[in-house]
Amino acid sequence: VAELVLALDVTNPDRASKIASACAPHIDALKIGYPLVLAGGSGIIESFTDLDIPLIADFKVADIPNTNRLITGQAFSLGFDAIICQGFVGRDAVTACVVTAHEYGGDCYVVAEMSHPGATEFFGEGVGERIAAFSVECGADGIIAPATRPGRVAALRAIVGDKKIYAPGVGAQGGDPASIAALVDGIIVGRAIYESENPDREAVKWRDLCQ
Ligand code: 3DU
Repeated sequence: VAELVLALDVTNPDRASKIASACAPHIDALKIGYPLVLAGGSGIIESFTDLDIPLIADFKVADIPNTNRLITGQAFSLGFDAIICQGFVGRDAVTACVVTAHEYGGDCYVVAEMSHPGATEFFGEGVGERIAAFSVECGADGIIAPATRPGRVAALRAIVGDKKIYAPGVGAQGGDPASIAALVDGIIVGRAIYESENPDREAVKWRDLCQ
């Protein structure tokens, strides 16, 4: 059974709050990134902490080690439980996020490969495999891999073993949950849920697709 993670890329804070509350009973974690934090201010994170589900900071942190450490520390101070960083910045920069996340008792997930069409411009020729391998070595809790390319997720699974894999790219980006659910620990769903008329009913539907 894969977890269901809701990507709350909603730029109206009131709407975001209503959707999160309605969906909370049906999801395993809430992923919040730049769209909502820039719209509502960083203080908005505190308002989601009483939902009692893990809050994942999708800041795709991609800087030098010291800046990565500072960003990660600030994210956990805001109330996040996990953070997503980019892997292409290299082992030292990823390690800074992992170590800082663990200091706060949180998790760090590393983007090994992305789901959009343009991702193939750079994420080829073993790059994803190399990122996945050093993510395991530096103690990351898991990776982010593209639900739009199940074959790539399977290849990365062979490298990360029982570390977690979360996969975005189903629904709006065209990925099929049936071909990915068994390969991953969780699927990440944004627009297919939050743009629907009934986000909570849609969340139930997606949760069932994760079974
Ligand atoms: O396409 P959706 O609306 O279901 O949203 C997918 C979310 O996952 C969104 O927040 C996006 O920023 C994130 N994501 C990817 O879609 C692809 C990646 O490779 C990494 C993160």
